[in-house]
Amino acid sequence: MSLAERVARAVDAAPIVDLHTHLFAPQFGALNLWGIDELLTYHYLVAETLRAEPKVSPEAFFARDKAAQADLVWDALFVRRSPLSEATSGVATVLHAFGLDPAAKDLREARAFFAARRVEQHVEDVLRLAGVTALAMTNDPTDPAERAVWEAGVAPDPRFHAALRVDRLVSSQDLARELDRWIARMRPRYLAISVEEVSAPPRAVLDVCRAHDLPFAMMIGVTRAVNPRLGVAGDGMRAVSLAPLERLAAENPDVRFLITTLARENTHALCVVARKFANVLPFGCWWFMNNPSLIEETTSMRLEMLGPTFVPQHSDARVLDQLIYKWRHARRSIASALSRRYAAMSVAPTDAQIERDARALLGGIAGEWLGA
Ligand code: RAT
Ligand code: ZN
Repeated sequence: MSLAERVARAVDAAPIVDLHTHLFAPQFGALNLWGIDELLTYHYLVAETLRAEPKVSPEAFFARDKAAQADLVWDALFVRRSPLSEATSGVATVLHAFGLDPAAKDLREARAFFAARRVEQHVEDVLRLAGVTALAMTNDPTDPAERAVWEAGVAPDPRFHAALRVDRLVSSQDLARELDRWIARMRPRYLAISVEEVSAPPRAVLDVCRAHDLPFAMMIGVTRAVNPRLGVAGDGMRAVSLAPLERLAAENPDVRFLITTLARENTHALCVVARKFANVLPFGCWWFMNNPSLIEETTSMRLEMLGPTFVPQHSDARVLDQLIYKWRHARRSIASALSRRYAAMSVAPTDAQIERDARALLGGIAGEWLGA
């Protein structure tokens, strides 16, 4: 077997711990999204459809019901064009995994397939096909639908870990009390925020992270609503200074920071910060970085600068079935970066070393930070 094959085999076999998703455990009912209409109305594909079909206004698109939106996306991106983008090729990967035809003229067969699925079995099948053993949700108590589920006393599937998202919560009057209350209810594995530029979070956030020994995740570089007509598909990105992150990590050595950046230009700077501060863990190739070429490039850089002490990818899945493609595709890019790295070394790795590295990168390190 060639080195590349040995590495691909180890990476394929390594269990995944997915550090950031927008998925919900099946106990959250309708918040757990799955099936063809949800896959096709993913906001990445909405942006691509409105670009491919400039005659369809965003307002006209959003006025349609979900099935009619999905029909339009299918026609624009899969029937009249080839699904070459990462987000479209991902849908094709999912359909193929379920034995469905990614070149079908319409969605009849796919809809019939998903309609016949039982949700519990579907969750099991997707996690197995993706090789995911644990994942983090994104839990925002300011969202009324989600809040109602927590207040009803939900006990989520133990593979779905809570992550307390504080983007909106940070503006509450009595932040410290709100944080304590939601930590007690959700038992989150970390707190998280997405920001345009890095700035120190409110003191109460760092205090609870310290008190409960919870990491604080910062997702850096998103500019919300650069095109507000596109709704959630309308956000953009900026490359930003990571100097404030250095200060934050230096001033809070007892807080662990999970960091991902949206701009390709910030990837290298983040590696340098992580070399200086062991309490900073670079994770994932986020959103506009979640493309095979950028994952391979980013993973290569991180391997060279950090060795196996980072988390190469998270899925950011919003629809359960996306786990299949996000992880199948990411595994290929990670395996390719890893085998190029081994090939560049003067001593060939043993199978045991390859397996140890693959397990650490795909799930081991994320599992330690998540306590999963
Ligand atoms: O990647 C996405 O789906 C974005 O819409 C965001 O949700 C982003 O991942 C975030 O968590 O802010
Ligand atoms: Zn996200």
